[in-house]
Amino acid sequence: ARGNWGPAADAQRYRVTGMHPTSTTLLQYGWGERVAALYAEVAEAHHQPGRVVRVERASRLGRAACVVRLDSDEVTAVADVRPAVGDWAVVGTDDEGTYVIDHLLPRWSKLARQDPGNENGVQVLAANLDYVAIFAPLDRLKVARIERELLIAWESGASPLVLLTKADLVDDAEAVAEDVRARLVGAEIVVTSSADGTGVRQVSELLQPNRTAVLFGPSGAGKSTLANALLGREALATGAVRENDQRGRHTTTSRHLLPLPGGGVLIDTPGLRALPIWEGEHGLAAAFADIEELAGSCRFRDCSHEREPGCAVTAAVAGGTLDPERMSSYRKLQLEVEQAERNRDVQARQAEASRVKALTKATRNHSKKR
Ligand SMILES: Nc1nc2c(ncn2[C@@H]2O[C@H](COP(=O)(O)OP(=O)(O)OP(=O)(O)O)[C@@H](O)[C@H]2O)c(=O)[nH]1
Ligand SMILES: [Zn+2]
Repeated sequence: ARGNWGPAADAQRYRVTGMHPTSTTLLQYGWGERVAALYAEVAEAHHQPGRVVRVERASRLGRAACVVRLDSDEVTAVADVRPAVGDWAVVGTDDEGTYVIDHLLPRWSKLARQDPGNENGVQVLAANLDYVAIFAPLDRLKVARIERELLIAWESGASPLVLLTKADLVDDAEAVAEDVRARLVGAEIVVTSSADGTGVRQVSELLQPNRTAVLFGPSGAGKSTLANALLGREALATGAVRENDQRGRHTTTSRHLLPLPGGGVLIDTPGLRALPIWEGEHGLAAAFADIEELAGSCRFRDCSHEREPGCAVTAAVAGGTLDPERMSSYRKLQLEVEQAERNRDVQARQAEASRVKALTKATRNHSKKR
């Protein structure tokens, strides 16, 4: 049941809007009705849509440079905005024929962290995700780590997809998965093995026809190996593209956004092995919906679930219906989220202070000149 998301419907949409060439390359990069509608709102006749497959460091001019997949070609483009891998871009050209990103379409989800290069900024690492694929190797299972990653995934605006990898390395993969399912209430969990192919087809079907998943999880969890299994052997070479650098030399660089042969897109960017929590109130509530629901029955609204009378959460732990380890994960993450909130407040105040300082300075210079 592909409904209005199928290639035929999209091809028709291109014709109807007249804003897009008739090729269907971008469909493989996740183009669909949702993107087409957002694009139609801002694009003009001289524009074309594209998806950011890689981001470079800012150039000397201070403009961000990135590699964008257009329908016809993969090109380097500059932008005054700060694009992230996965962004949908409205692309034009300047007088010299350089590709320029004039707008980024609104992001429906994003993974972000505090910008390591600018303490007053936020850096978006991947945008427009449908799934955050959380990789957890069964031979080194750490459920508390998955709980933390679930929080981050929900907070991004995408849906989490927990992949319990390397099933071939343990005897009782399905039994372990059942225990994990019982603890991670409501999370979508798939058991995989790239060694014997378990779950690969299931993951591939979840991504069809045009969903985007970002690979998230610790080093060695099997992300690249599963990505290769999904890409198929013939597609392995697509991980690297050749392109001209500024001196006209061919360099081989890696793309971070990979279309899958069966439909759907993977994003694999460095910096996504682990993330500090930057913002997490919604993510915490979604990842621990069971505990949040219990908390609704605590006698005190601001119950800290420690020693208060009438606490439904501690009662559930005592009664054996809530795993004490899950409870302790929740507490730890709650503290982390509160700390992140304080950090954001401090950052906001600092940003405001430097804005006021710059303004005052500008005003003073202005009055001196008069
Ligand atoms: N037995 C078994 N080994 C696997 C499986 N998937 C991956 N491996 C092995 O685990 C190791 C790490 O796999 P990678 O795919 O490189 O892990 P990664 O998550 O991409 O790691 P980083 O790139 O460092 O983040 C490699 O030696 C793989 O061969 C699996 O399903 N079964
Ligand atoms: Zn309580």
